[in-house]
Amino acid sequence: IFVEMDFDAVAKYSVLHAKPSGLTLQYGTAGFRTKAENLDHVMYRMGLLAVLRSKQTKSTIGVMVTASHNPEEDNGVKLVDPLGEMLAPSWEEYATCLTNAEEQEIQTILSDVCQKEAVSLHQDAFIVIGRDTRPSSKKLSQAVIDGVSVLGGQYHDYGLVTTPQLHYMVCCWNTQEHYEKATVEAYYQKLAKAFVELTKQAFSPGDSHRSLKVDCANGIGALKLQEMECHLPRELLIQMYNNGTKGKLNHLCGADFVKVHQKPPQGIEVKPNERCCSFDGDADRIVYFYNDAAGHFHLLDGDKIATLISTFLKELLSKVGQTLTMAVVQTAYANGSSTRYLEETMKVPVHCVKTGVKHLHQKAQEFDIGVYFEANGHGTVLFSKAAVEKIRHLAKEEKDNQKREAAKMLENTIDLINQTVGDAISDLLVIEAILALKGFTVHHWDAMYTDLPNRQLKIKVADRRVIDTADAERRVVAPPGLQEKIDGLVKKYKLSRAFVRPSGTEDVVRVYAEADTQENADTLAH
Ligand code: G16
Repeated sequence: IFVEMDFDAVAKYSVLHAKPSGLTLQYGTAGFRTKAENLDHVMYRMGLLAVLRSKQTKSTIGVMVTASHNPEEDNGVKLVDPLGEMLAPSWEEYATCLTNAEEQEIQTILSDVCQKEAVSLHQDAFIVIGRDTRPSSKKLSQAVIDGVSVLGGQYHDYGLVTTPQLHYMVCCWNTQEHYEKATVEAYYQKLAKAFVELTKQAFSPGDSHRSLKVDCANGIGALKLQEMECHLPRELLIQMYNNGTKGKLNHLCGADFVKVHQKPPQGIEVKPNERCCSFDGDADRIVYFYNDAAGHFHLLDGDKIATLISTFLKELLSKVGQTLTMAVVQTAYANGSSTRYLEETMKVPVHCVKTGVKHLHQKAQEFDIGVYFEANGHGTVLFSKAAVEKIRHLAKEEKDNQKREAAKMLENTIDLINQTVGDAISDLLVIEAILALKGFTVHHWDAMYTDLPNRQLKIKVADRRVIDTADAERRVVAPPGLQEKIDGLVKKYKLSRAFVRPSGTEDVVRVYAEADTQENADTLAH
């Protein structure tokens, strides 16, 4: 190992990508996130680590430069594993260790990883890189390339892509199964084809347009949705706002703003009952919203999306006559009404896991069909290999016309979904297809159940790590006494629930409360 790694070059470049002294970072909910000016060394080192992960897995590995929903001044990086999924937890630890190491320790850490993980240095390494539209992203992705190159890794730089597109590309490079060519163009073509097939019964010639206003958070979603648009049928009229030509990324707009503040973004005129949606900064989240005739704002968040999609899938499964297992995975942020509706009305099992798509994804893999969405709009649907095979077989071979047609719709739904991770563009198309097929307005969808009033806050504290949680973050175990205080407050309100947890993407503590009225939810949260 020592002979083959060019430690002189590693050391030389480590100096060029020096770590600010005293800085400690952790691979959090979605990789490293902090102020962009503190990330150059992290990028370089993640380039190094990606090469080792690629050699160890004998696969293409992804590196995405983005801080997603965070402010424009922040940036971040995460590694993408071979099937397009999040980095394995043991490697997250190496990432943290390598990032916080002093320059002279880098060599030892790299050697340790190689030894522990039996990395063969003879193996080739191939890394694909993507970045969002932040002003800092280009330079930071160059630092990743330096790290990759210094260890002799090959790379392909996709440049500006959404996070889910990069995840998808990684999966394309490593499997030929569901995904074809590893190009952004092939991604558009695959999704568009599935959308056209799925909606062909919904759109008839001469139909009026179904229009949708999209708030693109002034981010990469605007560029990529525009590229996608020319592949889509004209019946779906997409109007884009906050496309990045003027405003600041995620500032007073985007999915996180709309969800947390429960109001429309700036930069978009919302007429009564018009269907609107918001992407976040790297287009891996989507939430819908509208104003009713009386001017009241209505949010259709990840919980409503999960409900809509699982209703649609359940109906199709029953038409096909299939009893595939289906479950919905949520986090503590899921509105209590959504959980009750799914379990009691829809009779779909619901599981609660910790925040972070990696946790939801893992749980969803346990079922034939696992629908996972965080309330913030981050989610997708996973179909097991066996389920996909069964559905594809029925779509071809089933003799009963109605059953075969339903199986074909399921097949097109599978092809429309980016199973690697939550994807705002793919989710938008799935939702639009379902609404069109069911003849639903946004109001019909919203009326499936009524959300309990809720409030989210973020609080800046000296050290958020003093808070430790258990039970999928629904209870605090440290500092002592805090949970008892929360319990005492929660008891004062009807239908109430509250929790606190340290964020894994921002230096804040998050507070969530829900109760019978908005006033009570607000008071409880405060
Ligand atoms: C990321 C994660 C999400 C998570 C969110 C907030 O979203 O991918 O799973 O819900 O951060 O996490 P936390 O509450 O720990 O800060 P994004 O869209 O920023 O990548």
